[in-house]
Amino acid sequence: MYLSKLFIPITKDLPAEAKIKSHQLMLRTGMIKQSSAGIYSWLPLGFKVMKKIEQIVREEQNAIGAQEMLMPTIQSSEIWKESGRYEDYGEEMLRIKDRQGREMLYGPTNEELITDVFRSSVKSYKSLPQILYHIQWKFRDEIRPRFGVMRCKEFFMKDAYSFDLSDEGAKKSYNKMFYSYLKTFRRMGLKAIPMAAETGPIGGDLSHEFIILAETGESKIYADKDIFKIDLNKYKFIDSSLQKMREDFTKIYAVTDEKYKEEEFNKNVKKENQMITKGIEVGHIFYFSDKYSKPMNCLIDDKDGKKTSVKMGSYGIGVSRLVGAIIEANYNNNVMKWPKTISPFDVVIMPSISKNNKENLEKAEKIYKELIKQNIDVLLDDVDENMSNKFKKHDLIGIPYQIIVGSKTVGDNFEFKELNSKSEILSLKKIIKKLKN
Ligand code: P5A
Repeated sequence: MYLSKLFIPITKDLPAEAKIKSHQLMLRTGMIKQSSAGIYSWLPLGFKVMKKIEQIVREEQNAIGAQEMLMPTIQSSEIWKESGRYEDYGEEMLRIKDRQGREMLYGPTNEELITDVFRSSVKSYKSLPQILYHIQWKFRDEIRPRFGVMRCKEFFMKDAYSFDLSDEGAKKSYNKMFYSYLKTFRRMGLKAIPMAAETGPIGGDLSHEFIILAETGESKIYADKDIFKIDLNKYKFIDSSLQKMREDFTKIYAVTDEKYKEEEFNKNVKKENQMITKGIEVGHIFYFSDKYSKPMNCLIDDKDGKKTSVKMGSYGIGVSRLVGAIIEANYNNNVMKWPKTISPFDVVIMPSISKNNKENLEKAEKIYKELIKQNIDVLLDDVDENMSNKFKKHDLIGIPYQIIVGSKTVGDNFEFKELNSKSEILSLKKIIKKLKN
């Protein structure tokens, strides 16, 4: 893609309403545009990043055997009346009526809808266990939407739902998802800490939030630093190993302020290991057994032909929130650097251009063609402006690698720079090799 052709409305002014870095940066680099309070359009750059996050989430869900489907955003109030949550959910639910006066709502979550799908088709224990998920917009009429995409009204969520015959089986599904979440966030360059959490309006008695460290986070956290020492690679994808993994994580102290007790913290965590900081919740998993299946009559024949309520859990990842959260976790000294797996482009070529000298641009175009051939997602900054402005702009956009075509270019050797590090002069062959690694 040529930068001059890309719809990326960069603004110089610091948007007054944006209080945290990710919100400021996303507005300044034209990733999003506010449409009304807590509701955003995703412009090409922001959308590209979100799609990369979505794809990693999808691959890791598929890897544990979860199956993708798609449920609608608009739901009927009937099923919510059956579960008893229609009144309980309160003002956060956007309630609407269709032209026949039927009560509908814009889904804030999908426990009821998936239970309705499931009860109409699955009748026997032989079809269990199952995990279904979709990646779909949600609407919650947040009283104070803020921090850009981090707490908004309309947001993109991956929500998965597990169905098992017994509580024991359901805990195995929970462990699989726990493992999948740690892997998912690791692929995005994030260190997520699983923390025992309150279950709120979703319900149940077992729940973990996945929190990444960031000063601007909304959750205050108390944890033992040893939690970062656990090596996920040592666990296998078998039930016993996954159970051990969850025990290893959960025996290390890590809670948000909802569950924090000073005495417990001091008793369980050595002074030098105590970490009190803030974090952003990027995922949340719940086990609530038959909280929905029982009132909604989602029954299964067990081995003896006896009817029993299916045991369920639900598992959410804030896909759109992650875009902001990743910026918060990676922003440093006025420079933004995307993790390679998420970056909107793999590399940017920056030729030094002037009115009388188009030679560098021509060289840059040659490199561009070669990189495209090699399947590298490349941006060519063909805009006619001085190099110092170009560097400032790309420090903002945060593409992790730059190829600079200017005075240091000799023949087939170019200046290659990883953001935040010194540049080196490398042949195009070596540059391609580095980018492919
Ligand atoms: C789990 C999946 C649920 O809704 N039902 C289906 C369960 N959980 S949750 O914790 O309420 O939300 C899951 C994740 O969605 C993100 N999130 C938000 N992102 C942006 N703006 C919001 N207002 C918002 N609310 C929730 C979070 O990442 C959360 O972990």
